[in-house]
Amino acid sequence: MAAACGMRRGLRLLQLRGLRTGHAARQQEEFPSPAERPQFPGASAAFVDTLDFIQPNVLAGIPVYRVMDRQGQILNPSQDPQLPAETVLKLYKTMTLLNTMDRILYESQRQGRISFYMTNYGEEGTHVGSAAALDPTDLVFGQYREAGVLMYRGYPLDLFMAQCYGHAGDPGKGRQMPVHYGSRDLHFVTISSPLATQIPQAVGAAYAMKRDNADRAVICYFGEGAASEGDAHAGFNFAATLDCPVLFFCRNNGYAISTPTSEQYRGDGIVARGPGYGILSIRVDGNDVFAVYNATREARRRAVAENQPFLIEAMTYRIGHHSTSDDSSAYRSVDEVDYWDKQDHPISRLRHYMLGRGWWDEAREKAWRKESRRQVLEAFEAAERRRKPSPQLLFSDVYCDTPPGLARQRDGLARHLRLYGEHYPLALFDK
Ligand SMILES: Cc1ncc(C[n+]2csc(CCOP(=O)(O)OP(=O)(O)O)c2C)c(N)n1
Ligand SMILES: [Mg+2]
Repeated sequence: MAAACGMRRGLRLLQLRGLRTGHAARQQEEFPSPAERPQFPGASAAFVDTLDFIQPNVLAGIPVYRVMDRQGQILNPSQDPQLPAETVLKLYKTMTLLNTMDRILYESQRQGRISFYMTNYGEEGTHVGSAAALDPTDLVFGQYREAGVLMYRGYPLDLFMAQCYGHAGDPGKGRQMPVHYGSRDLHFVTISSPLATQIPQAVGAAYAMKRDNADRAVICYFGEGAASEGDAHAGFNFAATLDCPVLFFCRNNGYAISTPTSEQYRGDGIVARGPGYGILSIRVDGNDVFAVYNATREARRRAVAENQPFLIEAMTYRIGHHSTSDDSSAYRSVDEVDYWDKQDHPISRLRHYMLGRGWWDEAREKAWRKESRRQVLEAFEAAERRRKPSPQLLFSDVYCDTPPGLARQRDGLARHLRLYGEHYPLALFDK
């Protein structure tokens, strides 16, 4: 709009110049006023005559929106989302069930039963707070540490286990590393390992939804480390310029494997980048499930109503190691981890809130701990008994017509197993 006005004005000046011949008249039109505003097509604020560089941290840091304090007390009643008891219980039960599943699958990896695992310890509030604020058909692009979003949508423990064990009941047929879940029914796009590739993909999906008038939004989760990838820039800029209904949800958990945020970026976190792209942005306390809920809900409402992207930076802490391939004691102190585990945990904060309302008590906590553990162990034991998918499935589903090279490999493997099958644990695999 500003650019169009500037262009019209420029055209008018040229026409006037052609009409008038006197030098004084021409000068008056070329330099209308010292208070003239810049007409550059790419930016239009005021001119200044002082040489000042913009300070990256003009404010004392972009503030962190929260609803509850660490004791689960609502700070400002106008911000209480007033969720009914059953919704709050679902938030709590999902967070704690995820925590229990994490413990059992982490141990299972340590015992050599599965190849790899990533826990979600400390970030449970970012998962369920955002999941609860979305419509169930909104499309989710995750990074890998968002299992709680899928769990909140009702993904059963048996399928979590099936994926991590890669057994014959895994919808992905055991071809992916553990924690690379996906569910078409629950609108959760399958996780892929290369960082940040989901960001431009999410924007493309949101653009398609806008063109379809689908009344849906896309949410794209990523870590503060992934935000350093070029794909993050491409995604943010496309989303802003194409007015896409996408929520960029950054889980800023302090680390990208061993790289702390102090080495990851120099600006004020990820949220500070939003205004640079022209994206409405907010920083929230990711350990406050209600703050995450409120911010996501409002961003989701506006993203769909107004077709525009939003950026939410949820501040939290990765309490676990990066993955089972990492030992974080090499780069951070036990005291640091202890602080977040004991003093500022999203689960205990919500529990305090529920206790304060009389919706929870010691007896119910004890009973739920027992019950949730029983559920996880039952799914775990059932998964242990399942066979692995048939080795022949290695070669299907990528090509519509199997190319000759791949067919040769498939037949070669079958021949090899016919001849030397006794040297392999084939009894553990489907035929
Ligand atoms: C393109 C690419 N580079 C490097 C990696 C290896 N890698 C896997 S996870 C990770 C750290 C990501 O950190 P962050 O985005 O903060 O997520 P977090 O693990 O903290 O949840 C790295 C470097 C990768 N998977 N893909
Ligand atoms: Mg991180």
